[in-house]
Amino acid sequence: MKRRSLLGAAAAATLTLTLGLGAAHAQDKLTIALIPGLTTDAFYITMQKGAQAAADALGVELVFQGAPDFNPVTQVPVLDAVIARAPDAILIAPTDTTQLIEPLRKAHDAGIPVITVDTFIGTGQYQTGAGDADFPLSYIASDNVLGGKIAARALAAAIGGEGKVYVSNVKPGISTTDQREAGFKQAMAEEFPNITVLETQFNDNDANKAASQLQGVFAREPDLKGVFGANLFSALGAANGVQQAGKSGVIKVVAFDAPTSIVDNINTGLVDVAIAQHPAEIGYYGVVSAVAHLTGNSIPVSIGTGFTIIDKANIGDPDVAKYIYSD
Ligand code: T6T
Repeated sequence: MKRRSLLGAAAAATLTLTLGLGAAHAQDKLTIALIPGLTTDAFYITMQKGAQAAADALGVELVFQGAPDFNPVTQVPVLDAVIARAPDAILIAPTDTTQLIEPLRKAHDAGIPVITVDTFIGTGQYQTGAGDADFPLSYIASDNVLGGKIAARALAAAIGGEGKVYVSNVKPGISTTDQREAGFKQAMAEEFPNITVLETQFNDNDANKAASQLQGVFAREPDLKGVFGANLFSALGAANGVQQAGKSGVIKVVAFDAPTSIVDNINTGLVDVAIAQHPAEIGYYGVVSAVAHLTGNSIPVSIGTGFTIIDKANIGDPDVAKYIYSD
């Protein structure tokens, strides 16, 4: 591991000024590991691209290593393997707010700086000196409570402000999707008194399960008006369920995330609104923050990235369509 002393960092900064960052790191290239929630998700693939763009620009090596599903049981061994390789910094989307605390503390105790991207551990309040999970240096992500509120307002508009809806979600304990559900329910309670939010359906990030749950809820509640899919697989599955029930355009769907399939789904009217996150920005700022820290600079304890709200009216605009995720 190329751990840098303060003197080393200062020398690197001077060299950077004299020679440019690429040349300065030619003999001592920093390695940054990015551990996604899972490897086969367009959201994290897009994040990787943003991270790689920053790594190329700054002359550092990016290692992308993750598990095939969104689960602490499979993510922790990947994290242990990454720690054993002793990278200069770890960027990680922890798959559980509590179960990743102790595994990540091992990295921290080994002197490897930790930045969380997309999801957080503990409360997400870092560097406070309080609690047992404040050791990460920074949290870089969307504002997921706000995203849930945006979803509520979009779904309320789509169903005309009244009727029954529910949230299709992954599982409790994931910071992002928990916050989206909380924001959604808060906005519904405060702003839309004529909308009833039914019990949340948890699908374990399995789109097939989300589709059959939609059909189950519809069988119990034939006047179901809408569903909020709180992440890519929840939304994809809920939309498929609506289609399989023959209710496309009748049961309204608001989707979090924007995989390439969202284009068709919006154009056919199966999905009303998609809330695209900006995962490439999350990856880019993750790498920039890690390098800034490793070269002796202070970094923000949190960085918020934005959303692009996509619907039928704007999906043809290239400035909007560029936020569709990469496969
Ligand atoms: O919605 C994203 C991500 O923000 C969330 O933490 C987990 O699910 C996704 O990766 C989409 O599948």
